[in-house]
Amino acid sequence: MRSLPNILVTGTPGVGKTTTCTQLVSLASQSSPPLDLKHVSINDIVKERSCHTGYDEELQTLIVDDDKLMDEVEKEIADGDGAGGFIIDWHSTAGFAVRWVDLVVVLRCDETSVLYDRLASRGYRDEKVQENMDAEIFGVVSEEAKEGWGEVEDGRVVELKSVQAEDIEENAERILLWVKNWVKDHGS
Ligand code: DAT
Repeated sequence: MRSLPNILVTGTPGVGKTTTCTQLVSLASQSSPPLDLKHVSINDIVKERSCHTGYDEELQTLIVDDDKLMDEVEKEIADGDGAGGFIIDWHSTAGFAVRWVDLVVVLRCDETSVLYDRLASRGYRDEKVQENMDAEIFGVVSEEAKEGWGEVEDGRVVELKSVQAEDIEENAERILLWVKNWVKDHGS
């Protein structure tokens, strides 16, 4: 039984997942009582534990070995006797078991010029920038999340706007409030 919820923070590359997760973990550590949330960067797991089968030059990305990755994710979140508190940072919900995650937060950036600048400044090729922009416009990650979690229980998938700098702080505060309510409801 988890004493803290696991949260999957997802969205198109560049929407602000890593920045939001970092802010959330920091806010949680300063709250009273402090909450020990742990940021799990799936990007780091892919690289450090070789959960890939090579590099796609065209898409400028590692080709992820989904089975191996999900085995590693399962091991990671079972850590600490499954006490929870993992804030999982990944651009997809595919492969995640619904039972691993208590809340899915989909960050959205509907101002295309803002997202364009963030992606271009990473040195992505035009095709890669365009592919990610299209994914964001069509809400691909959001649809995928709702297919997985939306039917399970109301409120398991939330979309938060991540366009301006203030949104980062506001979103981190909202997620932290949700964590605190979860802890209250789950009686620990
Ligand atoms: P992701 O982890 O989703 O790929 P990130 O957290 O690395 O995204 O953010 C990419 C860049 O965009 C980074 O320089 C921070 C900036 N950024 C992200 N969300 C933002 C927001 N809401 N306001 C201002 N800048 C933001």
